Amino acid sequence: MKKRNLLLGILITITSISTYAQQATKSKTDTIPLKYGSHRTGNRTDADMERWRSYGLGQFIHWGVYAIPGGHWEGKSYNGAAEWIRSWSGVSAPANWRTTYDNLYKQFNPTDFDANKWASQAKDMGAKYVIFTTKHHDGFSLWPSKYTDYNIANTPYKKDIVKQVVDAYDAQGIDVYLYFSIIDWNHKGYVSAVPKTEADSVAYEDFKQFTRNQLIELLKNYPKAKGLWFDGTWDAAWVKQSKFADDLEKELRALHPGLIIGSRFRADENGKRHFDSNGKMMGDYEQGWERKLPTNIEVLNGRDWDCVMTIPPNQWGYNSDWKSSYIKTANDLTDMLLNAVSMNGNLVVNFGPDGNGNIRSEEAHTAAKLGEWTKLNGEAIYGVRYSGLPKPDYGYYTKKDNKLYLTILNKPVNNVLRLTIPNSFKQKPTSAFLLNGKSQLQITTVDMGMSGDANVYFDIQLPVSLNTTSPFVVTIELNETKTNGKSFGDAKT
Ligand code: FHN
Repeated sequence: MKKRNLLLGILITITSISTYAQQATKSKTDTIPLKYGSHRTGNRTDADMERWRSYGLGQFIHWGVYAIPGGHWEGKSYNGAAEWIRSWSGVSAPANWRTTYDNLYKQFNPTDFDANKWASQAKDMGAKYVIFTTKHHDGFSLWPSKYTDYNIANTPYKKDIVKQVVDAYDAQGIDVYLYFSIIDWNHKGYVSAVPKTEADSVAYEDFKQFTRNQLIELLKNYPKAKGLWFDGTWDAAWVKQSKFADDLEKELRALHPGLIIGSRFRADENGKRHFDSNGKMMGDYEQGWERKLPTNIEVLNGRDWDCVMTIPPNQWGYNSDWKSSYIKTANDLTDMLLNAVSMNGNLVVNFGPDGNGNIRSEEAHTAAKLGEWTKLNGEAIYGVRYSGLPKPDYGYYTKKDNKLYLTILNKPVNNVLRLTIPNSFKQKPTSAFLLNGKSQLQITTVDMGMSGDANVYFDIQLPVSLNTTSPFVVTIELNETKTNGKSFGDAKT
């Protein structure tokens, strides 16, 4: 009997040791070994990234040869985003369209282009950074690249546009990020599918070196740029280049300390983009929020991110016909801006100047309206963070130190803002002001008398005379206080 128990004990011990060993091995094997995945854990904490985090609002500019047709040619309309017009094909396309497009650069002469005017307009709008298309998918380089003839130097305009943009925006204190498309429809070696023949592979290797050369050239020519904004990186051919892209990213970072690159540049060896096979973000911030916003802060998992947004539904380059689309208003964009900053993101609003270098009147109007708003209310959007509070129905919270900003897009009919503050939130509202007018607002604690309630309530009285059609901000000072809005003991049930 004793012998049997001993054997049983040994068996149990062996089983539990092996279960533990299995668990240990499992957690080791849970992490997939990667050479070209993410090289960092957590967010960057250096000064350049801190600055990026404080931007709040940015401007995107899509400009290139596609601005000449502006989505239309010979009375025909391209049914896609105007900057993609080169890929127009089929019966709806004008005859010999590709050839026509590939020769359009010979007409590119934007004599109205004034980088200082754009930059001062962006400054007035309240943009803290700009992302500028140095080269879109068509391959046309807006700088005099040594590596292709398809560049600005060979147009009637001749002058380096990237340099003018970088200098003008930098002079206004707006940080510049260079948009660069890996897709390049003009380069002979470029293919989207993985090359199958030896000749295609050789040509693609040439394309990769060309890409590397152009990127190094951009960073050397324009050292004031703060980062690179990559696009067109979804092709199967590029997704296969995990080692090349990883080496190149390291090379670019070494060349330009502090360089900021989003999660859209490269894939890991298993073809995973943005997030590697272990779910770690590849890049300094999440770059997948194009024309969409996260539904809540939890989905972001603490990552840095920005959202790039068009004013019409999906047109980035100049499209001469905006009549048939909904055009976002400045209030729509303010809503999106607050939505983004309230969850630690930046909002980047896109502009598509025309073929002469003019920013269209609708965009100029939107920029001016946004500017009126950011001038008065900038405190609520720059350098602020997620408040830690549930989103209020009135609008959005942002927070900086002991100041809570409530940007109101839905004003209550009774002019009373009721703040619902969880008991677990250490700080409580102690005073409130209208940010624009700086006038103090009455704030009172509210005893709802609800047993077991997890929240406390505060009412802020808005002036009845406040009659506005724009979002406005209430600044709320927070202090650590024992005030919990409850004055009676809870019943024992
Ligand atoms: O195809 C492009 C598009 O034209 C535009 O440049 C946007 C901007 O984020 N990015 C691509 C689509 O993801």
